[in-house]
Amino acid sequence: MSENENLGASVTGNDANSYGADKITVLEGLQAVRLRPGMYIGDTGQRGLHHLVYEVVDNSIDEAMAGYGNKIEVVIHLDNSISVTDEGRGIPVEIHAKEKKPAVEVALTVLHAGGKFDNNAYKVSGGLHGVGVSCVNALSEWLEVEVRRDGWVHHMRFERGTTVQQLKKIRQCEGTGTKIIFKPDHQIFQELAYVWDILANRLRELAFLNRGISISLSDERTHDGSGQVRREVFHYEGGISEFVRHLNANKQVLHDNVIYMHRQRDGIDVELSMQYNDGYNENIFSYANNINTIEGGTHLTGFQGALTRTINAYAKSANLVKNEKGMTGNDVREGLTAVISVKLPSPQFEGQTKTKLGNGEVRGIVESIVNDSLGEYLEENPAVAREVVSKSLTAARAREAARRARELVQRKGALDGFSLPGKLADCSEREPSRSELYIVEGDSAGGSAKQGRDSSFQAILPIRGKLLNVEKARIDKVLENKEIQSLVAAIGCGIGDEDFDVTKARYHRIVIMTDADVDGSHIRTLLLTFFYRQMKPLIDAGYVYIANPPLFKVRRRKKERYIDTEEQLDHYLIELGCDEIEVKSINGETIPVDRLRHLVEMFLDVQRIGVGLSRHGLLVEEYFSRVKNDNQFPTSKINIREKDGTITEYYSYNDEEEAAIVEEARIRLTPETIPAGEEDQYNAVINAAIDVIQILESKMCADLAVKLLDNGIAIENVFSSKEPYCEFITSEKSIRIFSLRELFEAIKSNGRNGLSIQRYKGLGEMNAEQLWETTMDPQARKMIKVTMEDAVEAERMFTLLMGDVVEPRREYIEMHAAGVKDLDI
Ligand code: 0RA
Repeated sequence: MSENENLGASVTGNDANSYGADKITVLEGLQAVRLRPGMYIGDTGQRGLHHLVYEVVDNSIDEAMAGYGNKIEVVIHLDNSISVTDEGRGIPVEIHAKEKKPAVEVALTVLHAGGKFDNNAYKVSGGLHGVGVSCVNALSEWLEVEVRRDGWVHHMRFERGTTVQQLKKIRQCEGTGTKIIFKPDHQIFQELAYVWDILANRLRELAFLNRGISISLSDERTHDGSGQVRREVFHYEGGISEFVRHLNANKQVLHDNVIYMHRQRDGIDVELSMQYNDGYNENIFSYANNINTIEGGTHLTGFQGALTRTINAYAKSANLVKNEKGMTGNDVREGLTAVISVKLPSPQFEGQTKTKLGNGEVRGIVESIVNDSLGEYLEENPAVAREVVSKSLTAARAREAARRARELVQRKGALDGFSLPGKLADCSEREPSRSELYIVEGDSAGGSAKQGRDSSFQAILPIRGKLLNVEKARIDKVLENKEIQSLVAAIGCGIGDEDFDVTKARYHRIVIMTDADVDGSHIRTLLLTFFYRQMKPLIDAGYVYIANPPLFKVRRRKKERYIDTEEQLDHYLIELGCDEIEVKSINGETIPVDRLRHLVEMFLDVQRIGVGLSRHGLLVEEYFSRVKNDNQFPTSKINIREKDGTITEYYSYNDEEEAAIVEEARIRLTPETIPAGEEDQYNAVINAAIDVIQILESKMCADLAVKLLDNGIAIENVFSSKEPYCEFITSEKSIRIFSLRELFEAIKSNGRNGLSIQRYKGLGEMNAEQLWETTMDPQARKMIKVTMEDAVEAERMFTLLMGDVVEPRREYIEMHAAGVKDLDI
């Protein structure tokens, strides 16, 4: 029995039939989600935060896969709220027989209600996701839903899972669909900042896996020079075959056509695309009901078994093998890029991260489908078949050679931890969990690092020049390389698939420390490629880090400071700008520095809101002037194209007002007589003339207004005022300040005064002490942990950066010269 049922039962007692008691059950259900969010969405960090979006999008995908609507729009709003809009049938709004409430309210407030009025067999629900939109509701500060159905937009609002606005028709409309907007609750999540790449990668993946669906992602927080928001549309008519092409995009492929098969058996839908490239790695991505089964499972083993069997059988029947031993699974998968996607009614997910498909029956079904279809394909495409067999045979021979090479190197003892490399400056600590290894580029930075480190627990390994690119070398060449030998020996776990033992790691923090320039980022990528290809368990264990040296050193007179980002620089300018000045309020009292800084930082919030408003075509100044009762801001703007073509603008402060304005306009725009049978056409014209812009920033503005008022600033005085607000006094001058904006500008310009800003280009520009202070001291440093959040993107990125095709790589590196962030690992 699940926890919420327990709670519900204990609260409702025998009175389960009355509406009140029922309601308590419902609330307690969602309360359980708030109490133990981890149980429902995995964690409350970045992963869980993004999970909320997937949860909502999954529902829209299910709807699209059932044949209703093929366009889904996801928007990241300025305040990190998210909206997901689809063109499906709309969540039903009629009264739910058992719960005696609108079905949409049930879907959003009753745990696991999702499946109750839906019998779509392939629904993702029940798997990794599929905890239901009610969980998203429970974990959101607020959530609003708009259902377009039966000619009306129906609206509801919830706060932390509780209904605060009952279902209501707010305006007429055409078509059907669902829009869900939610703001993750800061009481639940450690951080609220959505990451473009994480969402984009998942949405792209969903678009590949569900051919024909068009999914767009927009980010209202970022915009280009011309004020356009960042936006990308994912839409692939080629489905998983296009996915395979995308993964192989920067590789030399062995056959142009992607091998594709799609069959159903016993209610299980199996889809497979594959294509070989001339590389040495295997890249097989498996999915069950759109979930990336990272740990594999029965569909993957079924595929692998059938692949080995079919290729060996074909090679034999076509007389392509002479007296060789058979090819192993590893041999036939060398250079293979494949996507296998199965859809089944009740998937069982197992394993540590619940990403391993457990359904036993799937193995045999996939195996027999692949046996049949791949066998047929090879018979019908002998040219492709010959390429595939020849690749596998070469792999088999090379594997044999590599085994001999490894034995040779091992016999010399160059890879084990007993003979540590000469260049390693080890630490005295012997307990791995307390030991750190810094891999430093170049001897000079290595020197600073050796001097600057705390040798009790920090080891330094300088590496010289460019590391061997393991993406383009076979294992025997990799093992001969001296720099790689010292890395392997220092870390102590061995190398490769078969011999690697992560429990032998001599350090639980392995830190890549390179310059913040193009060379540095190249070396970092080479090192990451090496860890990814040859020591992946180290990354999985969370042992690999990237050092994060500061970007700027800022100095004014004797004040010196390291700064990591541009945004931090802004804050610092304010801090400096508050120094050595006096600000007196109009009654002559000095405003304390702390309060002053606080005031001015609020203007940064104003600016951020301004960026968002400008996207709805609104000026923040104008919008602020619409405030009522100190902190009520318009929740929507309505532009109406009148009969004579002029535009009338209205602001409304709540749904009722909005509905009234729209209704009034409707009446005004409707002609006295409409020819019979043309009502629909007229309605469409009228609807198009009424443009309602929802202003999500209103909530943020209200919060900000309260904050400002607490500090004695009325929202009207943010930009201008007739009365002076304070006096700004420096040793040279005294000026009267009329608004918060003026205060902000005066302080920032004072902050710039006499400031020198140094941008660090390399580690070599820092001395030992500075390196310790900024980058190595555990008390002060900020390191980035390398994770494999998204294997698909990481894989593509590594190939892009390290593979054979030169042009896209050069472009990529030029575009992102400074960006480790862009590696997305
Ligand atoms: C239950 C039944 C029906 C549609 C949906 C749920 C539905 C849910 C979501 C969530 C996001 N978008 C959605 N779109 C649809 C079918 C109702 C009918 O038969 O008309």
